[in-house]
Amino acid sequence: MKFSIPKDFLWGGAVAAHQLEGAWQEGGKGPSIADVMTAGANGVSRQITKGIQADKYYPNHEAIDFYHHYPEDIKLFAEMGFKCFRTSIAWARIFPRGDEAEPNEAGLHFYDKLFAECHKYGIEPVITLSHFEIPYHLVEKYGGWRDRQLIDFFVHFATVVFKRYRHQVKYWMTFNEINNQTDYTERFLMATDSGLVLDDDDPQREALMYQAAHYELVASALAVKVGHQINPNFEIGCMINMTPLYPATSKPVDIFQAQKAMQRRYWFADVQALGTYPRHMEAFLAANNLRDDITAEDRITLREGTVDYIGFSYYNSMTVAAQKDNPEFHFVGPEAIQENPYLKASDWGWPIDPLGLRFALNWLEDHYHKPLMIVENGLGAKDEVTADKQIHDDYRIAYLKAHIQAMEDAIEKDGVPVIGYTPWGCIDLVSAGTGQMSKRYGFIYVDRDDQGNGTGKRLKKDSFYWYQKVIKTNGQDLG
Ligand code: P53
Repeated sequence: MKFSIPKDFLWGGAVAAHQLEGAWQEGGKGPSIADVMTAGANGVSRQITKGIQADKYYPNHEAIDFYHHYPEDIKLFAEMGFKCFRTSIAWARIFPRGDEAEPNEAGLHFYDKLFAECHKYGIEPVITLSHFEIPYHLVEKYGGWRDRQLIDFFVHFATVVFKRYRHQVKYWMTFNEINNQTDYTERFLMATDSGLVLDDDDPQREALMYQAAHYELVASALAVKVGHQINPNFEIGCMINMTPLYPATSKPVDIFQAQKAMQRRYWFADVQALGTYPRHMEAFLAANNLRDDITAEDRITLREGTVDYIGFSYYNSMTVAAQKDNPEFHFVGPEAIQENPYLKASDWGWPIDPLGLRFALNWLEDHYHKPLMIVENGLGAKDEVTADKQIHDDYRIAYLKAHIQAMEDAIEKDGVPVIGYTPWGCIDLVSAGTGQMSKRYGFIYVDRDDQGNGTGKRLKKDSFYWYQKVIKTNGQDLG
């Protein structure tokens, strides 16, 4: 056996429709949950408004106007040597309200053109079905994923796009970062994952999260089954946010706390990859009366719809400590999180931990024995454009280089099977968490600011040329 980066390794970049397409009402598109989110700032949350309000600014409405710029942008990805491009299909372009019987042809046509443009350069599309962009009508009328009917709407959407693009798209993922909602105290995470728009003090938050998550898992499994019927060559993955949770000290109660926190955060992947709820979750849900509507038929579906690979995002690790030496654990909320004194953080306070990526890869291999794809990784940072229109983003290069090195160590020294690497926000786009443009991740700079001003012009950063060389040498020259 050879433990090295495979020749056909999927180097590329990742984005999501709502964060770059803009054109929020064009081609018959309906509003999504992202279209009712205002711009926040560093440390200031985005508001989720009731419908669209005239006096508010919604950064996703125009985003970077990829809807009109995609030929130029994909050409730049091709110039970097991308083998793949991860984006999502905006559900509300295909089903503007989410519950229609017939899809919107103009929306489907946009993705025909987009995927054709990718294939022109030999770029393989990697497609997320639901990336924080549930049609807003489904939020208003059904209360999001708390309603079992959402399973049918989603599977119908999945079936339509699987059929339409069965020869254009091979790699799929069902729900982006399905496990973010584990922290159900965060309004934003509940809304983006599940279309659950709730007051902070709603006593139902926890119960609704577990119910919504269950329906999503059933919908994900059904989509996997249907997808394989439509094209047996499809590779359909799950997508989890992988944030390893370290114990703050070597105190046994802290170690145990970290283990429980990992269980409570990653059981979604157990269901999607192994086909059953892990026993610790069965015990937890039963003890807390959270097992509302899980039928015997659902359990069969979960078993039959396991994923082909595990897609995951990795940005950072987190550190947890037991409270008052109490080993009992309820959820991964902010009060358990400690600062890690051994790590520096980004300007947005995200710890920087390249070895954590190697830890994550080993952990996922230990648990699931499936191919892994790193579908997000990157550094959100402010960039400066010099007078001669250069962007010297050496901090971004340093971050990516260290993480790619950690990935290569996992492949070569630990034998972990990794099939692809798509750094997040390969072109600057609207931040999901803050709605800012100034939290930039790209190899390509986009001239647009946090208020929506700017020419929209694209510029190549230093990291553009660096990543081009990384891909060209299949990860051998990290510069
Ligand atoms: P931004 C929270 C925690 C980890 C990843 O995030 C997250 C979030 C939501 O903000 O999101 C993922 O833009 C997500 C992308 C997002 C990216 O990470 O807040 O899949 O949509 O843009 C980076 O800096």
